[in-house]
Amino acid sequence: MNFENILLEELEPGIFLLTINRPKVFNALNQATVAEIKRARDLLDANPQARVLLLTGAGSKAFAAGADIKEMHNMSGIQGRDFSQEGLKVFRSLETLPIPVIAVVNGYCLGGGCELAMSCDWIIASENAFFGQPEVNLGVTPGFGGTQRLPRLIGRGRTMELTMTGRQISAEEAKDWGLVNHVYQQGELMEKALETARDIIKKGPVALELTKDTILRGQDMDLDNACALESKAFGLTFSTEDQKEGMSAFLEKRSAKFHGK
Ligand code: DAK
Repeated sequence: MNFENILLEELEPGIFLLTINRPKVFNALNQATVAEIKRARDLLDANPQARVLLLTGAGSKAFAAGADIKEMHNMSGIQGRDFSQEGLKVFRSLETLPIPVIAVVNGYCLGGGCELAMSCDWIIASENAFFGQPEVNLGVTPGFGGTQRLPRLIGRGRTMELTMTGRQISAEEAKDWGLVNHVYQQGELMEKALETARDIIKKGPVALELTKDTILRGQDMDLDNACALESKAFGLTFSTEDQKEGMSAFLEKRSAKFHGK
């Protein structure tokens, strides 16, 4: 796996870690990094052994302090639009990766960095993390989904406040607002992420994939159609060996061994 701006490693069987690796610029997202995230995502999608992805930033300062301002500052309107479109496509493809993806936020998580974290299934953070959409300070709008994913997570008023003031909020405040699920001390963040990943890989892969897909597709549907989708997914799981194994294991008072089929 040959990357210049990210690292992709298998920490334990089935558990992968993608690290944005530009610590000198607080892991700012340039076009090359966004392209490598897409390449890594596609590699994992094609790897049936991949069960969970953790996404973090190198160093102790930042998850990602946004899109790369140095690279962006001379862009034309067309280049800006293309960069935004590419980022939106890549982040959406990450969001729809059919395995759980957890953002492990270890510092500044701003602008495009916050938008990247929001494209993951959920966010855990260290105490020193800060979240924000400070694009207005630079005279631009959020460009990688911030105006759309943020209100779905924290509501309209809080999104308006963050995007219009550019204010940064602490990890604790982000947790209070529903953006972050858990806050840990910095030294224990990755171990906590790993504990969660180890727990997830014991679950049925097909059930995980269908649960994620149903939540993502259903959240923008009306309730009747969304529930119909859920019922189809539920029915589909009864055609799998995993369902027989999961329910037999419960009845036989033993741990289930799932094979993802
Ligand atoms: N881009 C490039 N370099 C960055 C950076 C960024 N976003 N953030 C930090 N750096 C670099 C700094 O320039 C500095 O590099 P050197 O000067 O040492 O070479 C190094 O990282 C350390 O930063 P500081 O010296 O500033 O460190 P401090 O601890 O003092 O401050 C900070 C940390 C994170 C508070 C500060 O660096 C900061 O405010 N950074 C910018 C945060 C920000 O504004 N983020 C949002 C970026 S805009 C779109 C597509 C996408 C987007 C918008 C539109 N379209 C194409 C339409 C998304 C936009 C954004 O994400």
